[in-house]
Amino acid sequence: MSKVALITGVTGQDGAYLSEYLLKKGYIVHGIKRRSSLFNTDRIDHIYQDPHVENRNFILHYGDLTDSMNITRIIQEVQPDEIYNLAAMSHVHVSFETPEYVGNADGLGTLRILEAVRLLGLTEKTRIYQASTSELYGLVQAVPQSETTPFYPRSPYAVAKLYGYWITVNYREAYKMHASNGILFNHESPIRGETFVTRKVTRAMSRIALGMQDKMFMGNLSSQRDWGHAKDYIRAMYLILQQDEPSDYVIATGITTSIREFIKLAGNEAGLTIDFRGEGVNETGHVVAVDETKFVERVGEKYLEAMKQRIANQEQVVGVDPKYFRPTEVDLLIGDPTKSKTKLGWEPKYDLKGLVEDMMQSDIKLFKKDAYLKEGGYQVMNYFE
Ligand code: NDP
Ligand code: GDR
Repeated sequence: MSKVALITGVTGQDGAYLSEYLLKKGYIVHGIKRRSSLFNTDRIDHIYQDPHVENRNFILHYGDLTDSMNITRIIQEVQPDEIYNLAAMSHVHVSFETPEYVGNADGLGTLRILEAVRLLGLTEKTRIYQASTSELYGLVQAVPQSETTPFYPRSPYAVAKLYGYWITVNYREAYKMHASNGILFNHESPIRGETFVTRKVTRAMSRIALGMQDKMFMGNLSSQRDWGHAKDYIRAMYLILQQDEPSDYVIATGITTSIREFIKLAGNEAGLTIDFRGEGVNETGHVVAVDETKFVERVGEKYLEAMKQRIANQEQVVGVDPKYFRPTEVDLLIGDPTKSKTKLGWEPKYDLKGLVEDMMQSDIKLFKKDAYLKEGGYQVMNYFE
């Protein structure tokens, strides 16, 4: 008998990778997606199955974490062995704009799932994974951050996720449910949302290399993050639910890097050396050199002369715009993954270089398509702020 998984947030970065992973393991995967006025299934279109096909093993349901009855009905219909609660309004900066909604979806949404499982009498059958986050650590109390480091959330998103974390622990203790938190540090990929910092950088850097964009505007260049690859992190989610006992685990690489350094690494993947000058809001980034062989191989010969010209003109490619600053910032995250490595046997396959390489290769390819369209006389939307 195949195991049945229910994934909330199936259309997101992690939902897409996890669906693919569980399908390969022979699971029947159900996903909850939101109704939107445009298609929002880009990340899962390659595994989509026509509803007219018999014996489907990938099934989508319309739903929303703010709708208790909807969530309860889906769980009743699906009778899942495992629930992965990945749905959330996951953008920290945006959470300052929509704090009540985030409390409802990210915080109470978790309760709705746990309570539905309890009311439906599924506490012994259904195991629950809660997508907790390194944002819980917020204002630095100690580094590296482990399962025992105190929390100090610094955004409406993190406060909502703190509720999600503790209500998961509470249901585990009160009702003996197999409910666990994965405290995942930042994880990225070629399908990362476009407004998170890594993807914003790899997209912009690709477009700059292809001569399609002059410059990118960034927020706090000094904050530091422990970045891993989403493909590695979804394996940890699966492992957490395969343990005999529920528990909470930090998933991280143990290495931290600043935004400034990430920009340099992204430039390097296109053969560009980026140098930063000035400080604070006046800090600027410039391409100061090009590795011609690498640039030609990764970006293309026809874009080289224009890039050399930009270097000669000392043109600015990175600027700071305070509108990207957050009212309260999380300055430094470094995770201690000792527990997940020893208890789950989890090991990441990607390092930061491999991650940046994967993202840059993908974005250069994506924007080359736009460059060709533009050269062919078609209008290409400039969907950058
Ligand atoms: P994404 O933002 O890529 O995906 C979020 C998913 O949640 C999307 O499918 C989105 O739907 C869905 N969603 C949003 N609001 C609702 C709602 N009210 N009801 C139902 N679905 C909703 O996030 P990631 O894949 O990166 O992250 C997955 C989870 O892990 C999130 O909970 C996030 O907070 C958490 N997390 C992420 C980390 C990371 O570095 N990526 C680190 C730690 C935790 P739609 O596509 O329609 O917008
Ligand atoms: P984060 O990710 O807030 O850590 O949350 P994000 O990539 O948005 O920001 C990381 C750091 O980069 C700084 N920064 C910028 N951020 C964005 N988005 N855009 C910019 O232009 C910019 N310039 C600098 C930020 O200030 C911040 O310090 C992510 C999300 O996936 C959460 O859902 C998840 O819980 C945590 O990671 C772990």
